[in-house]
Amino acid sequence: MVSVAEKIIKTHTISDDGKEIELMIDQTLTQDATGTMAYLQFEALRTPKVKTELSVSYVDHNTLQSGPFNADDHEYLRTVASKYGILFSKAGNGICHQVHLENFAKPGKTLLGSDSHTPNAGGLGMVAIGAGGLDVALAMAGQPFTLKKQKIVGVKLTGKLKPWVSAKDVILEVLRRTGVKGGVGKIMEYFGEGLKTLSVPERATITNMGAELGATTSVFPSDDVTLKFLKAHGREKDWSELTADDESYDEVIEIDLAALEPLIAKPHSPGNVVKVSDVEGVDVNQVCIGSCTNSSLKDLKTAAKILKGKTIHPTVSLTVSPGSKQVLSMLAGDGGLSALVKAGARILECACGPCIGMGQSPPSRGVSVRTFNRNFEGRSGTKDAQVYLSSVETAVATALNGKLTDPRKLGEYPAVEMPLLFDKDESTIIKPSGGDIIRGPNIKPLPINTPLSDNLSGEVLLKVGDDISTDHIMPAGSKILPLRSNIPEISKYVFEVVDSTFHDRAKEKGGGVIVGGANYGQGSSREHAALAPMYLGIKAVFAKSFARIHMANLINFGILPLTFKNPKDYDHIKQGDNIVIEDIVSKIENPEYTVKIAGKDVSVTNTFSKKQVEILKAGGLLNLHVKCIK
Ligand code: MIC
Ligand code: SF4
Repeated sequence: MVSVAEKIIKTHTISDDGKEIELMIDQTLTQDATGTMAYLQFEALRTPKVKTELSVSYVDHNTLQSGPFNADDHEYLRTVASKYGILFSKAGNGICHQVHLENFAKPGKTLLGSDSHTPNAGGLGMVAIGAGGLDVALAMAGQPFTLKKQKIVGVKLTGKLKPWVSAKDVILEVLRRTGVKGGVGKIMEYFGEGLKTLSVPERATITNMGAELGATTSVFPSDDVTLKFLKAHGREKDWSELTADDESYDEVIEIDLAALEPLIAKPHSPGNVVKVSDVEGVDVNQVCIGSCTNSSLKDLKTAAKILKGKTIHPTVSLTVSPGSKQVLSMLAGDGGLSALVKAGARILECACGPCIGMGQSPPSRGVSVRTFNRNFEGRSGTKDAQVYLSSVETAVATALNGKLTDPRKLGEYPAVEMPLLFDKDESTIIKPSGGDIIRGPNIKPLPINTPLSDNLSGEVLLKVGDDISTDHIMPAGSKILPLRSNIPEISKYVFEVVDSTFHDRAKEKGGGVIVGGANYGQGSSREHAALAPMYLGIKAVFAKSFARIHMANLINFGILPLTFKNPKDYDHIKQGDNIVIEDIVSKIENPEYTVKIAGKDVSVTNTFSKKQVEILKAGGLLNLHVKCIK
């Protein structure tokens, strides 16, 4: 079997030991909330210019400039990009994944991005992977990205979506069937005759939210639909055909598009999926349309078409965040924008906005229906808000009725015509031209870990349950995000939504360890969820299992991720227990060993590669590389 993913991986593999491959990276992307750290790390590597074919730095998360912090970061990002040969996408251009799809994604290429929704570009036939900023910094310096051998899951699409059912419902269906851990260690590859009915932005909605399955990436072939999209964006020359040779995948999931109906993820997990018709009638305070999952021109034209000549429900607040400047200006050009405004929508900036809690928090105990991809507790900025995730169609029907509504009740589905040619305007994507780096007072130096010491001991500072997300570990939102370049300050908020005493206790005890359940660290790629705990002296995290990117980030910053051999041991551990790990430096080379927790022996397993062992011993990846370079 040679799948699309395998074809791309094969042409980019520089070493393969049967377990892990080293992959050359053609393109990188960063966004502002992870970018400042990534570029500070890149600077530490002392490479004069990026070595990739293309690297782009986007500003889309921290665009609320309340005080100088975010603006300071933007200046640093602009000038560091100019110095090192990186394109700089200014605030206002739009969400990194949408802008990248429109302008730079290329079939057959590899992309590494310091954002977990980087697989968005898989909708255009790329192997696009989310990673921590340090991995992206190393890729910019020309280093390969190490990837465990993946299973390739084929998702066979047959039939055609019915009116009012959309691409979002396809990925919600995959989530309904497999859950938020269903994609761990896997690449999801879409195939089958149903593909031709889905445009590139629709495909990108599906690959984008593959991140919520825990999948390493998701990919569509590059076919006539891809060519049509690239032509419409004046990029026909970037097209090449890329299809699977046959259909023998490691696993196959079959989805009949015609059998799908509108779906919705209930609070507080993207995997909590039910039919919209099962939850109809719930009163709703807020509806938000946008995010990298659903902010394409097609999405917003659909919303505008449905809302044209109508007014949203009096008790609902509707926000619309266009995915890019191109989307917003074209929507303005065809009258869609005025239909939205007249219907009562609040038009926000082309940015992540409410998706990352940058404003628009719902009221206390409020219900918010969002076309986004994550609804973890507290992410919206209101701890007790109930956030649902749906398609644009369901969101609009709900905004009109003030209650969760199955969009099929709206009658005839409006036909949405897509332009054959999109407006092209790259004037606000700034080309590098050298110059000095500007570092505002918010840019604090990178904290560096110490090498692994042979005897580790400490207290269990916190015990948490399953599916703890990086939004729990290192919350975002308008108050905390501006501190992304200042680890001492941001570390004050570690685990704030779980236990507000965590920071002070960690400081008082001089660090310790954390105990987690299954899928620890799911969600975003933010390395601050490892860096800030490292700064607070966290030496190890014990868990039943870890999410891929977070585990890599823990290792990159020298925190030991230890997996219980017997998940039942988790039950016996209490907060405050004492942990002793003797001779750890030699032990981490073993696949299994025991540690003492509250005086009892507990077995843990390691799946660390040789390289990861080296990184952990050095106290982190940067220590290793900076040492090599010196
Ligand atoms: C997210 O959706 O959680 C984010 C914000 O885009 C993160 C990155 C970050 O925390 O900066 C992600 O998905 O990786
Ligand atoms: Fe931005 Fe939300 Fe997409 Fe993350 S998921 S990149 S915060 S729009």
